[in-house]
Amino acid sequence: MIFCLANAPLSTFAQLLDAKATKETKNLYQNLIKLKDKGVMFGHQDDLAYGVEWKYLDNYSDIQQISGDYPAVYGWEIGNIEHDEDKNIDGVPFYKLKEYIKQVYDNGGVNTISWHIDNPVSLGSAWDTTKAVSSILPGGEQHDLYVDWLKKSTKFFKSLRGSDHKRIPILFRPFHELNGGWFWWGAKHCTPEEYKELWKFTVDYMRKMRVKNLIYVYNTNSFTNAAEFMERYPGDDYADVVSFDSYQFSSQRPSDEELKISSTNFNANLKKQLFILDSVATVHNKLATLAETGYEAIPDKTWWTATLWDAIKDYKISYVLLWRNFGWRDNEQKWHYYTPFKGQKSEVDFKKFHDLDSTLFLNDIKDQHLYK
Ligand code: BMA
Repeated sequence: MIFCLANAPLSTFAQLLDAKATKETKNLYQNLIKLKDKGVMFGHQDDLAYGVEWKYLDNYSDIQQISGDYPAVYGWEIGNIEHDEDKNIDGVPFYKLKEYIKQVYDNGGVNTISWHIDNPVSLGSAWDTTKAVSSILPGGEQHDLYVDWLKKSTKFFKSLRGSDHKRIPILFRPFHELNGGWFWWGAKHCTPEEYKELWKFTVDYMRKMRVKNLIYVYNTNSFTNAAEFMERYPGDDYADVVSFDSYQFSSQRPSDEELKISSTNFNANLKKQLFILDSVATVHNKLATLAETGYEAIPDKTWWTATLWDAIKDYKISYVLLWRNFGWRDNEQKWHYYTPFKGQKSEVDFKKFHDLDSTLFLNDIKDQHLYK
């Protein structure tokens, strides 16, 4: 039998969860689904805000400097919004975040937001693993505080407007890396039921508050099988995108042997996970992404084409986002950056990665009018 798309039942096409979402948000979701047949968008955390050797320079970007083009996707962090602080947990002023998010939207790029929200019980950081999830669920002691924090984030999301005065659609990735043990919402610190309840409460609250510009991204860290990936999945009615984060690790000055083993293993593991993600996304009719990845300080000069691209090229993921180019970390005595900049040893290979037909940067997507 010939399968005809035009006659397929409507449910064949993924629909954005939030029926009341703005037209631009619904359009973005549908356009992202179409775009994944063209290629994988390249994303970078904090791209326009700073790099290894600079901060807050207009229209500056490490990616633009080395490739002549800007990323298609931009990651931003809103940790500290819960305290009405002026700056996020990485020191970027919120007024600047808003400007960057607007610039990205105006230029036809895509914005995604993570939230390293403080621990609502200990008031320590996101990495303070004092038990907290059960306490912020409805009926819990810190529930009201959590609602207050959520309310502050809704104000922020609603305030994001483009030059066309429309609300800017955001891929929102709360309570990320959920199967890890390092955040207070991680698998070691709450049950699957508690996690799901927290997720559902949060999404329902956003809808109740009429935040209409969010696309919800479910996110794990590296995982070994589909059961682990899905253990805390809140259900098809509560996530638009399925994703995971996965990083390559080695010493920052690996021997040739260490580097080879590290890159070979990472590549193989990534393929295994992408295969599972792809199957899950197909079965559940969701968009799939590699929401965070990277190899700190990129000691492998052909990492972009031989390791990363080789792993993702066969999978229809929407985007791959590299983490931030912070610079030198005094406290840990090491470099913290994930994309090359002028002179970095993987710069030439990155350019090759950029030039591939199936990697999409801003110039490749801006004429796609993702919000129309
Ligand atoms: C981590 C590191 C931290 C940062 C956090 C949130 O991976 O980059 O320095 O505070 O992300 O952006």
